Amino acid sequence: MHRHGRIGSGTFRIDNTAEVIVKFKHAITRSPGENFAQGITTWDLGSPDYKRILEQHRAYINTLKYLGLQVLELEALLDFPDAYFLEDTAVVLPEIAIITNPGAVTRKGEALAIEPVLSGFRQIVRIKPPGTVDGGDVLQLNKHLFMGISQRTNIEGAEQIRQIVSKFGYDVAFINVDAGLHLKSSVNYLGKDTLLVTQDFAKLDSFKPFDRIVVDSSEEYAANTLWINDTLITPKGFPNTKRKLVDLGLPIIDLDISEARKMDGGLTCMSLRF
Ligand code: CIR
Repeated sequence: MHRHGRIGSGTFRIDNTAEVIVKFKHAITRSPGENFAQGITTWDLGSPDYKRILEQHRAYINTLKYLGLQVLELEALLDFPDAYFLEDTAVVLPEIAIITNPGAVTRKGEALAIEPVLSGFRQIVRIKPPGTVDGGDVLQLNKHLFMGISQRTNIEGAEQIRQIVSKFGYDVAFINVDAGLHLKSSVNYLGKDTLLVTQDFAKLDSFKPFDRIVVDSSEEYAANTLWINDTLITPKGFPNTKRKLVDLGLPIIDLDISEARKMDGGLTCMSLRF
């Protein structure tokens, strides 16, 4: 199946995206530190519990391993209480790893810490100030990137990403993130040319070429569902979303990630996958 659509100023074509996407082989995770509750959050969902997040993080790692990924587990970085949200520190593509410049001042050092790890897997390039990028704003579908312009990712950073990846034949569309922390707080790829998306983002022209599963307004958090090689990992406690996902015919695993949610994080945030 071929689909054609317009994104931003350019046209693109998706050729059976789910089938051409390279399967993930690796994941990198970082353990939450005992001071993880000192990270940034906009939620008020009660006090985060260290023992529980360690259990939930372990279940997350075990799930990635169960799905066949080789998981490199890094130690907590106590100077950076948000550092287990590793997704924000880099954009790892088959051709290159882009070390981000995270938008939050307290998170900048996390990117420096991931660079030596990723240099074992990929050639490295860095986002340079004044550009800022959080990996949570980068949604990859094969050779296409959606870049969220958010509180954390600015136009300069997104333009740097565009320049870097255009050499490898990617096209890039910018999406204003008017709600939620990052783009992937509201839209994620599920395989089969399908996006899981909140009601507001579902209306954007950029996403209209895709099949869209729209989460209920009471379940927006579940839009952060993670596609791993044709299995969906979805946060526990969002029954309407789970029911909608079943129609895709993919295996679904639900995980309790209540403690990461208290810190504004979700399933995609807690690993780098490539
Ligand atoms: C932050 O505010 O930066 C962290 N507490 C949460 C980051 C979540 N990351 C993500 O969605 N990619």
